[in-house]
Amino acid sequence: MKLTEKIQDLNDAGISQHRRKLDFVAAGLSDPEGIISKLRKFQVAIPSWALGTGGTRFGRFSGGGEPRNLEEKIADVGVLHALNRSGGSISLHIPWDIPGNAEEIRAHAASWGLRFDAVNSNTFQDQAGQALSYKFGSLHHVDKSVREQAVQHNIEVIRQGERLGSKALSVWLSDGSNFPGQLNFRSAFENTLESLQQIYAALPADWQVWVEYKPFEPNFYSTTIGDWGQSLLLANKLGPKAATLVDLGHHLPNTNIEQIVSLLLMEGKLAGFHFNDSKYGDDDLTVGCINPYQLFLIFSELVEGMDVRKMDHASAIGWMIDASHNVKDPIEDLLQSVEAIKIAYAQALLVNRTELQAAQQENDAVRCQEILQDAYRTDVRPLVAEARLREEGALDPVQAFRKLGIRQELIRDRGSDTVATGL
Ligand code: PSV
Ligand code: MN
Repeated sequence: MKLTEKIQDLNDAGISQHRRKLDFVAAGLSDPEGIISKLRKFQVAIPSWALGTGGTRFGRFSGGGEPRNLEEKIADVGVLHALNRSGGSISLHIPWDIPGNAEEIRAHAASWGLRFDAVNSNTFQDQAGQALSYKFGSLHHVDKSVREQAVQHNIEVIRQGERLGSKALSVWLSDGSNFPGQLNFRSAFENTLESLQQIYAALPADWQVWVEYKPFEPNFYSTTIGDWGQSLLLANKLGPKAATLVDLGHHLPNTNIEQIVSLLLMEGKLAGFHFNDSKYGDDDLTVGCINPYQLFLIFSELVEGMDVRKMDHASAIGWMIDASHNVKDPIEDLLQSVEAIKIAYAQALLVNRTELQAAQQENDAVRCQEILQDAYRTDVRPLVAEARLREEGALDPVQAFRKLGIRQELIRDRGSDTVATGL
């Protein structure tokens, strides 16, 4: 029996209870069908590096059955997408992923209903046989030949992405310094800009470059693209095909990320997201596991800002997960993350914008909070499930993954001590 048929069989058992929950929620909403149809379209890209169990610098504990190559990573995303119908693309990290025969890889992905999202370059590690080291950075390096090597790598990643049908290059640099005085900040920034300009010049007409920022780690004194201001400065200087990528974990504690999102949208410079959650730093935990209210507030700004600019929610910016850690089954974890994103999105769609605007005009802070929390406290899970069912996904993707014994099957096929590549 095919996976989709097995999923439908499982769904039959829970359908009547689901209908009761859906009817109850829908009765209290003005346009439940409008929300369901937006949820059906909404897709989140899955990073290839999240399919193996993550580790820390203290160790890594494989759960078994992990993908051993790109084909198997694609198959895992295919399984996830069959279950939740919302993970229809994969984002590659090169050279962790080496696409090989692009046509075959593309066809393999298409057989699972998948396409390729942004491609990510990697100049934060040295690769075997590499001529020059990135120990002291890449695009910002004091030595022009190191910068040139890093630029060439990025251009090669664009070429590989073109063959796969990607439309964006995502650049994250670990470039920075560990000690005061180690770096001339201005030269580092100018070198980065010059390098990015060369990469920008190599972009195909319909491509974008997404500039990701992060305040610390692996450098602990300064990072050359350390915050959204530095990223936006670069994106503005580069031109219309450059924009800022927001990774939720790349902020100092308590940063008001929703405000950043609102202003980047205002400037037409929000490239997209790397979703994850965190308590302390770049913890890369499951989306929504620590602070689901913040996620909702971010989505509330996204929906408001995108509607004002008449942007299509599903396609105008890049939605991607960037999480990976060490105790959960990676596929279950990703299913939870996608679910959390869709829940926050649905809640944000429920915010009564007209009333909120009126309350804001009257400086009625109490009413503003009531309006936001009324949406946040609505149980939208039946709407998310209904959207998934109408796309022939599973009523409960994590339960289906377990009941169908998918991990056990993967362990049988791939072995119990597999080490995913690129981690
Ligand atoms: C860096 O912490 C980062 O968020 C970048 O997006 C990298 O591409 C990714 O994580 C690699 O793990
Ligand atoms: Mn990231």
